[in-house]
Amino acid sequence: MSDRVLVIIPTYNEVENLARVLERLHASVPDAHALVVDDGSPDGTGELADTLAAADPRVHVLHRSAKGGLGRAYVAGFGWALERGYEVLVEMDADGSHPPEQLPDLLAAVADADLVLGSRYVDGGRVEDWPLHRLLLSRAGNRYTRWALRLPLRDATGGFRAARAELVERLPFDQVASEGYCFQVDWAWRALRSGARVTEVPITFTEREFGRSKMSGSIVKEAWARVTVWGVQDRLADWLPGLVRPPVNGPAEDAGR
Ligand SMILES: Nc1nc2c(ncn2[C@@H]2O[C@H](COP(=O)(O)OP(=O)(O)O)[C@@H](O)[C@H]2O)c(=O)[nH]1
Ligand SMILES: [Mg+2]
Repeated sequence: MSDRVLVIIPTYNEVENLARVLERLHASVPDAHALVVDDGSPDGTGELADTLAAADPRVHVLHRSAKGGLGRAYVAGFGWALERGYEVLVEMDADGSHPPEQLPDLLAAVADADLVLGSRYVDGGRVEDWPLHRLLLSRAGNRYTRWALRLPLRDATGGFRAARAELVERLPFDQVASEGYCFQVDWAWRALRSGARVTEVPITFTEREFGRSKMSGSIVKEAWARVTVWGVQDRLADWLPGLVRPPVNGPAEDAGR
């Protein structure tokens, strides 16, 4: 692996999971650096991250004062990574749902792509141990997103991704207000419209063993509401000159439309 890789791991109350996921990451991709972005977890995740970082120069920590949502944590992590010249930026959950053992597949694919999505819903992808209501919500959310935004993606809500730094630098993350799953849809959509090469590779997603999900009704509502507004905006923009879609800052704005 020649690219300098930073794996950004957002955490909120992941004290039982963090050490194990970092261990698995480094067993799988020893050269990768990790950035834990902790939002002041009351369970001591931030302190544990500091201890792990003191013992391993590949581990870094960014502390944020309060729970601000996944989207904001990633935007802060992206900024940190770009300032330090990392070439490939990875998104990965702390709870073990995104298997670090499959990160080499994402890294291999990002050699010929700008953004690689770890996908549960392409051939070879799987979901293990998820309660039925979560699986149905995720599948329905992805189908709706695919239809509403005319996205050629099977898993636009997933959060196990690798991107080239040039793409992350180019996209206007300062204008991305989305927080939960919507954040993932938001920037995959912008990436595609900017002309970026986006591919999906199969992953096996496994439900967390320890701790609790931070998924909430408001995160789901945010995603449905924003995707619906963008879908309407997107269709109107085909017909009404002057009506704009969320910006992409790319050379090929609205490529393929
Ligand atoms: N920094 C930060 N991390 C978060 C926040 N919300 C969730 N996370 C992390 O994002 C990842 C995914 O969250 P999780 O609760 O597992 O969502 P689920 O997999 O959809 O049930 C985990 O690593 C969480 O600790 C947040 O507000 N701030
Ligand atoms: Mg999870």
